[in-house]
Amino acid sequence: MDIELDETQRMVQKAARDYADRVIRPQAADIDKHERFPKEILKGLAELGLMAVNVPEELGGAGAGTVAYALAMQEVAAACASTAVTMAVTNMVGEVIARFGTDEQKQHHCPRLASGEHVAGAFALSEPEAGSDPGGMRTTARKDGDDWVLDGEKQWITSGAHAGVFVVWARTSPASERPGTRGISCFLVPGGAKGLRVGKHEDKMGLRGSNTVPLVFEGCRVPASALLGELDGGFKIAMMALDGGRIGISSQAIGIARAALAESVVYAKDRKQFDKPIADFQGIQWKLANMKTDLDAAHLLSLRAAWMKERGLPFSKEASMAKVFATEAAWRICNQAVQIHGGYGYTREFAAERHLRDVRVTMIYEGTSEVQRIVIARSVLG
Ligand code: COS
Repeated sequence: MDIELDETQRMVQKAARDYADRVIRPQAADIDKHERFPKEILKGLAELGLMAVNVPEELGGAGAGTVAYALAMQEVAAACASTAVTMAVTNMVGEVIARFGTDEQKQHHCPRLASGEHVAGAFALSEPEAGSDPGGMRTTARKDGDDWVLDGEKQWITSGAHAGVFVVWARTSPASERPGTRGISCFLVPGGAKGLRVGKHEDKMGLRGSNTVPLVFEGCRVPASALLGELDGGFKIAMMALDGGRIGISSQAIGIARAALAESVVYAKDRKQFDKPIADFQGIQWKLANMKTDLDAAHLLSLRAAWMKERGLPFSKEASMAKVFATEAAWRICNQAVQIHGGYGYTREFAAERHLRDVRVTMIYEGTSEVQRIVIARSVLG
């Protein structure tokens, strides 16, 4: 793996960092406090090409690759994790349509996702009773003339109240005929479609500026052209999209942890106890040393997965390793950041508590730590 960044990667990283420093970070506490969905910020990200970093240029994307995407994600997440997850899911949706869509689907949705005309994209796989096991989904799509009619419920849908397009998975063959993961297909449903009801926004522990809702499909009719990929071939599309998504989430966790570490260093140098800065105590130094080591190890695992994906190499195991390690390391780092900040770390006066709340879900969504270990163990065992 070449860890030297090329010019495009450096440019994307710098554009994301400048925008994060100038526009996003100053608003992050307010976004969290008021559960404010950051529409204007997302528009700015779209203008910089950051809502479709790895979507080809001819479809309106930046065409900058997966490594550039991972770096941009870190920068945005280091400023505001709520904004970052919205960006992550939109990038994943753009990529999945660019990869599996018909010309018509690609031409219609990718430029809109990239430009911000679609404020966001949404990924509707999970259901109230099908999370780690999406093969257990109950949402159905039945053929009616040339149309498909969707019925069922989805859960934990990021940006569901704002999305211009939903990628939705539904059972197209009864489980009795094609059990488990086999009879599932994937559809593109436009935001505001008749028969699609957006439920009440979840009151979450963290990522309070991101929108998370359940969806109800009640006789939601879409044309035959809404099918994405092959009939009954949807499960693999979900798995492949999530493989890429997991690089995004590991990058998000790294960004959050990087901010927590940087703030801990500033605090440790400033805060005096026993007549000297707490940074002079070995107890604090060892914490900082462990945090930095965890952070760099996570970064390298994540870049490796991104690098392999960019080269078209198989990368499922590497993406899972990056996600499980980076998210758990980030949790440790954010937890120690609160500890270093002491009582102040438990208040809203410092960002440390927000980082800890925000980072927690990275060990859950886009595949729990337990699911990542299943993927890794299967690969190790052969
Ligand atoms: N890429 C391509 N195809 C894949 C794949 C991948 N990463 N992973 C699995 N598949 C294929 C398999 O090859 C298999 O194909 P065949 O039917 O042709 O044999 C099919 O998909 C079913 O795979 P498998 O039997 O491994 O599925 P399982 O039901 O055992 O599920 C896990 C495996 C647990 C890894 C999967 O369900 C998973 O990732 N769950 C977590 C889902 C998730 O992340 N949810 C969060 C949603 S977003 S918040």
